[in-house]
Amino acid sequence: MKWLILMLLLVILVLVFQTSATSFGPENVGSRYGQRPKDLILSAFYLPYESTTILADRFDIILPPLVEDSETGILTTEIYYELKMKLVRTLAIPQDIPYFAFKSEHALAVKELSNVFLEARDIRELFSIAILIRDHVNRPIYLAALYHTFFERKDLSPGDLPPLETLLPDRFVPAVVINRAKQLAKLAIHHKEKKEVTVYWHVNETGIGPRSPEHRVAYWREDMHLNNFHWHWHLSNPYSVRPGARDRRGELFYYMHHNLVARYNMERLSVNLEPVVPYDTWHLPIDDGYFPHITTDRQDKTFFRDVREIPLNQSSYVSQLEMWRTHLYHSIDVGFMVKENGSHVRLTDNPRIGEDFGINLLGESVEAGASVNPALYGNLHNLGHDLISQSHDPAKRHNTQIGVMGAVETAVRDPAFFRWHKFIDNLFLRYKMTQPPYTARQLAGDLEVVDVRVMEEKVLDNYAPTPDHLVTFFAPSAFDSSRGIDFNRKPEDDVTVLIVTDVLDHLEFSYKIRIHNPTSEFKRSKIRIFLAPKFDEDGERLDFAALTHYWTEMDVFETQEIMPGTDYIYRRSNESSILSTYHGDNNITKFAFSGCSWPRNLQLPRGTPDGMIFHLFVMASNIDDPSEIPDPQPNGTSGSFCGRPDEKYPDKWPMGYPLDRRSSHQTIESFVAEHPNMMLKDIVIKHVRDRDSIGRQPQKESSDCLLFTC
Ligand code: CUO
Repeated sequence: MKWLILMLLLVILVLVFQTSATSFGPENVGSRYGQRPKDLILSAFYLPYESTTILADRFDIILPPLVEDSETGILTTEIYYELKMKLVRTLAIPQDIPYFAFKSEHALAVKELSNVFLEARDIRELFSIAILIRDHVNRPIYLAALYHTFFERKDLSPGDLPPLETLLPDRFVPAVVINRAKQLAKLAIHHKEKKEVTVYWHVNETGIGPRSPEHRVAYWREDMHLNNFHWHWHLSNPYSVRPGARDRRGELFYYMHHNLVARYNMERLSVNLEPVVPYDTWHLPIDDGYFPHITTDRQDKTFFRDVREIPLNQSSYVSQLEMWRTHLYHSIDVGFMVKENGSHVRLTDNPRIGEDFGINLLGESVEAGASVNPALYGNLHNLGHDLISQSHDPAKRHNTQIGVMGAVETAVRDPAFFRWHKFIDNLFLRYKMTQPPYTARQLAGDLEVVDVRVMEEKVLDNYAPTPDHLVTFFAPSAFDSSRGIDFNRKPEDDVTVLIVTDVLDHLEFSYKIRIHNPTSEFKRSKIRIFLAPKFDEDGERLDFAALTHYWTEMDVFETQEIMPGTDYIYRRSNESSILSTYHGDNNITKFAFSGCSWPRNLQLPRGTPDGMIFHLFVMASNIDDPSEIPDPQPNGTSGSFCGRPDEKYPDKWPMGYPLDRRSSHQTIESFVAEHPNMMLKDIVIKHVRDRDSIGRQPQKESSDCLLFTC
């Protein structure tokens, strides 16, 4: 009998052990309610309604015991010692400050935290670690680390990343809009009558005063998707990334930001503004202070002054910046950089096997990431962001927060961003101009471009598109802020809060390219399409050299086999190499832009009501490797602007080829005329007020209010 009781006890013990093991093992986190790992990890991004303990209970996460916070008296979970030791830098950063991406302590904290996320054995374990630590670390740093993890882990995909404005709405819309949203949500929750609340806002409500001419391009600088893209880019290509993880990362830094500035200048031309003036005389104030009305502070007197930190050895000095610039200019002019051991490394964009692209070495040293010599070339780009963002309180007397230039998700809003980046871009162009023009052989291609036609898709009944004429307009764009702002909802309160604003947009279009294949074989080709304005701010034709500042990539792609004789290539605008291939199957955000992608709505420059004329450049070049099957964006991100994690950049030429160097030609027309594999076409971009105005006569803009929305 005794034995029987003992056996029975043993069986019960084994059963209890098995039950607890299946319920609480990390492999079962979240499985009680059937959450798939992919859905589970998305909940780690959002502001919860519930406390960490309730969430942990729901998802079967074992938390360490609660301890009382010595200052606040609030009961909170203690992070276990081993994890704490791995997060020393991260935990040292205060929780209530913005993430300052250009400051090395913050970049290293993101790296440290993402390393912990990357070590997790699977997504369920990653989720339980994220829930455990999210109340203890700076929220933007926590989000930045999670974003970076999606780019790095093979079991996650950047296409599933939620757009940042849904997570941190206060970084994208003014505080007054957030307050309005809170009031409306409160009413809806109280009266239980509405399921959806909508709050409209306008670019006039943020940024720079409407009397400043810079206000005319606020719609572009403050576009949510553009700022989101800039955040994604820096998170997918951080300067602290492990060595070798991003092919030609320094060159990508040059190329993406070059396109950003070039496109900004096209927008400026379309509203009668001159191209942006580089900020390179550092003792002069920048004219336009920027008051964002979002939750970073104002910076009204903006010019470079030393930033004094305590301790002083972490201060930033303008003289450092001047010295690094001199060293970089000198290296560009003599054609080599000096490594830490004193040896020289050649600066060339015609590298031999084993050599790096000169523009890549420069990009890494300017930003600065994997610099060939950090002591000599310093940290020019990052420190510039730092000095501008702290210029309103450089001696830290008023304990104010940094300006928007200090954070990657907000920097593009500030006109000073483009002044700084035009200076950086000019430094790169100084290098590009040292490179010999491409030879006839380097520019040749087997196939000939006979004709190009650009056509809008016929999506409107009452509108017949005209060949080579495209139209832009403003259209509402909404995002769900319900999970990024604490609306004081309980889980049973089913209210969604949408924030809506107008963004520049266009109709989808396609290219039809007529090709002549003079050979007797089927051939594949690489098509390169670039866009630039035809005239400058004074209405003068831009010559070959001036256009170098403007060319922007529209698409680069490999074709299928082209038959001998005449053949046609069709390509839709939404297949472009600068866009992500993801179209948003994300249930939570219902968003059609994810990963790292140029914003779809800004694929075309605005143009003017009467029609602005642009050059469309098309080249059929030979493909890099005929044995490779074309696979433009295997991981879904923009191959051209964002590269491919752990893979080769999808092109062997310098980025911007063949329009990134000087030429013996004075004009683009004579350059193209010499090469049958190239073609130049005028296209006209017309801007109308909204989608309903397409096909109607444009309204006249008054001279001092060139933007319809002002
Ligand atoms: Cu993206 Cu300066 O690099 O902002």
